[in-house]
Amino acid sequence: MATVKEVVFQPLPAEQVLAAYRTMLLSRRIDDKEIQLKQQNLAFFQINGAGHEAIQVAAAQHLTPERDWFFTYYRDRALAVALGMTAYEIFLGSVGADAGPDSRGRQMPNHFSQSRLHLTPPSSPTGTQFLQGVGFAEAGRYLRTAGLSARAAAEPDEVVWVSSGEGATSEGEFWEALNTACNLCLPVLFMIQDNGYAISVPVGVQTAGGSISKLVTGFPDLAIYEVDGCDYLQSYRVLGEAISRIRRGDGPALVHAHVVRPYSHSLSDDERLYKSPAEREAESARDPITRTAALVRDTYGIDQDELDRMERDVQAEVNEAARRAVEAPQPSPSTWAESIYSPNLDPGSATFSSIPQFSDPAPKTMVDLLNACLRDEMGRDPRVIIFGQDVADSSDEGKLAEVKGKGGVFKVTYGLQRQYGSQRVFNSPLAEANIVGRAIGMALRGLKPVVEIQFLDYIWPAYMQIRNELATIRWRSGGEWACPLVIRVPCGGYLKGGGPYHSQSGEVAFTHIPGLRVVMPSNALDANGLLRTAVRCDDPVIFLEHKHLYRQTHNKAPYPGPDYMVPFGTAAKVLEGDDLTVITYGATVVRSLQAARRLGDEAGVRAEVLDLRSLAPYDWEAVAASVRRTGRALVVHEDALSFGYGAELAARIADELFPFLDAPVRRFAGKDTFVAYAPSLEETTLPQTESILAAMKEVATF
Ligand SMILES: Cc1ncc(C[n+]2csc(CCOP(=O)(O)OP(=O)(O)O)c2C)c(N)n1
Repeated sequence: MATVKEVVFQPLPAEQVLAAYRTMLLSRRIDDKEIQLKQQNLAFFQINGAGHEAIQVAAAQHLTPERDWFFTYYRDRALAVALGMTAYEIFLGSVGADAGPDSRGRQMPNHFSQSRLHLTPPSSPTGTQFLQGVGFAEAGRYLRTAGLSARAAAEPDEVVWVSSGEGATSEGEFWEALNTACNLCLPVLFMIQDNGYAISVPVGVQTAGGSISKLVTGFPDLAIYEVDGCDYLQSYRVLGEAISRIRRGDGPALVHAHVVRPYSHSLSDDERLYKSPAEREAESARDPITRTAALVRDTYGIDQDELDRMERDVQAEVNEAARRAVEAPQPSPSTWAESIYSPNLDPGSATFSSIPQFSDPAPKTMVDLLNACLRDEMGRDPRVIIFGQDVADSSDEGKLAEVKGKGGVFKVTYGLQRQYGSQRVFNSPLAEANIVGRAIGMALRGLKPVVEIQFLDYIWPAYMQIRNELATIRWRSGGEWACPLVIRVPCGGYLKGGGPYHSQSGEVAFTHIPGLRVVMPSNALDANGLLRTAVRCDDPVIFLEHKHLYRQTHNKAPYPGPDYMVPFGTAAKVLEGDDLTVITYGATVVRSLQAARRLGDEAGVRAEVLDLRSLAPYDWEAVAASVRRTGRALVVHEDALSFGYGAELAARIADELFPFLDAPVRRFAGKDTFVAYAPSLEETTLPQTESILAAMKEVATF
């Protein structure tokens, strides 16, 4: 543990201490005013930063918004004020005003975000910010060494601040972030503000031994500081050491600041229910506002009259700011759909439509053409970065001369590290949230991560990052920030022996989330063109790769050239027919096609088969045009029937195309169970040509 030398402290200039005190006071009075606004029903939620002001203001005096970057949490009010956020801007957030710089009325107050001040857009889940901060720092290093410019400039001695309370350190992502920050020696300041409680749960319940700074001592190259965060002078001194160490490039630091929470957790909480009067009194005695007031009076000789004047001045500033903010217009209801997706680049537009240029007629597998696309895109754009589990050829570059290289468990990324270097293609720890969380940080900075989650079955630890972070960033920042990246996910069954944990489909877990694009190709050519669109798209894309389709002969295609793209939301008509529309995607396309051909041969019924290719957005026009003509619709998919993708399509067809229907809309899908290991069970669980054919006959003959 790094120790802070006990030297007699040289007092800081009076103006600096006084300025710090004023900022702390301003932050506290903003809290008090916001509480009043909430009580008047002019604000709709209130969470305070009280008790955390000294450590934050002291830290801010060593940091600059033009150079450093901030991944904050909801108690970082004093930090935001110290960095330059005005009381008016904060109150705009309190009242949910359209002009609010944080989110244009989309997020609760205290989600301090402003690109001008390098305040990245925070969310509400505790602990998700850690990995994003780490990815952001990592991206800065890459941008600098590669000599690239991106949205967020990277200074050589920058610091990336990531903060939370002590409770949030119980989240696994905190540990994942420390692991990577230390492993890569990144310039990250982990600022843990320990007020002893996570709502009502005391630190002893959260943290083995009750001290987070003791618990993390095994991390290599992590400088650890423990400080009384209510003591401004001590905080200033310790933060000075921690930050200059990071700026020197010596690696991450963790500051464990003991603070207080003199108000309840939020206005929805009453701490008297779980804190004793004595405890509350002791906290009150440590309040950094009164302690810093005493400091400026007693050590710096500022008289009470001057402090009273400052108090009146701060209060007037706060009152005026709140008055103006309350009058600011609310967002227009018509803006509800703004900033869910990129307003500038529509991946369904003609920009993403091109004709394949076949120069070599040799047919290639889906794996080959996915690999070719990644190779092309990495060559086209140095911002494209690939990482995930086992995706590198070898984590030990020295071995590349001797070994063939891994390049992914399915070989999709094979040879890319060899061609583009270990800075751009590298292995991650075995931690899915780590992959997506870091990728988010990188994408916020302007890189284009194309990450791999090895099997869809194991994406779930990353689901918080996908659902609550990735998908929402553009929307919840009012369009100020975006996070375009690609998550490639091998998925699906039919492999014989995949069992419940190597067979999952799960597309609706993503199509149900606004803000994401979800794609699932059924053949090699589409895979190439759709992946290129995904990489060049301005939105986050979940790219589902069916493992069983990776090396089939029926879906091979020649390499279509380095600019081949398939726009999202365009279905492919894989078989024409007038009697029945079959809508499908992924591995059930080929099975539906085989069934449709037999349907024609056996029953003389001509089914039209549509391959959706992209599931969000999907090609409603193609579906509607076909069903209007055939009057009959069957949706076929591999994933379980109930609440599945087919339910949405069937409902919409029934709703909007009812007058054209000659039969009820049917769905045929995987059974409502898990995919078993035994082939007999797997086979009956998943749609097969025979069972799809039976379903087609039922709809055709209704
Ligand atoms: C993942 C997640 N779980 C639960 C919550 C609800 N919640 C909000 S704040 C909080 C306590 C956080 O405590 P701590 O990290 O110590 O920070 P403090 O509020 O004390 O500053 C909880 C449980 C949440 N926001 N996110």
